[in-house]
Amino acid sequence: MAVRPIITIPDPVLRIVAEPVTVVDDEIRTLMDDMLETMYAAPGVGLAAVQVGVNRRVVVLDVAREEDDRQPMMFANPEVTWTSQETSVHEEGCLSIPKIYEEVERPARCKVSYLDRDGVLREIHCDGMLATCIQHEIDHLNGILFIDHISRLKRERIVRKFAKAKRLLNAEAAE
Ligand code: K2U
Ligand code: ZN
Repeated sequence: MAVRPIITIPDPVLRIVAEPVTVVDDEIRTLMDDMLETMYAAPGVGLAAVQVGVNRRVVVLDVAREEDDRQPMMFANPEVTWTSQETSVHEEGCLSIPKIYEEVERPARCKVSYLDRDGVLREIHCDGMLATCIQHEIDHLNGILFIDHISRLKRERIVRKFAKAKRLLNAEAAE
């Protein structure tokens, strides 16, 4: 297993629509294992393949509380098949947008179909943090970031901040 670098904004890779997994083979299982190791090391509660630069519809997450045993979950080609009318608001962060936290409103419950680590088609019912996290991760597979769900003013301020930081970093590297 390996910890892989996590891509941060404004990298355009975070805006691609990821390619479906054709078969859950050993390469995909190694990717899932590396993504879990990367997520735990961050630390985070979820990670999408595009965040480590892999253009595949793969997501891992673990929403177990810190004091409880780990409960890793791995998804290939996850799709939301149903969402509740009821919504909930959670404070979200993102490993690709470090140190930014904003409240985001999403459907409170959802159903997700996916291929598991053995390529078996499954469907789960999600609520609470699992519903928030899986929707956040599936957004990543569609090039959508959690800041796309907040006000334009706040989003543009965040994007400008990261773009400026990248310009300064590039200028220092050029010296
Ligand atoms: O996609 C990511 O960058 C992983 C996020 C997942 C997340 C989804 C929904 C709500 C919060 C986070 C990271 O785990 S960010 C770290 C984090 C963990 C718990 C709560 C807030 C932020
Ligand atoms: Zn994220």
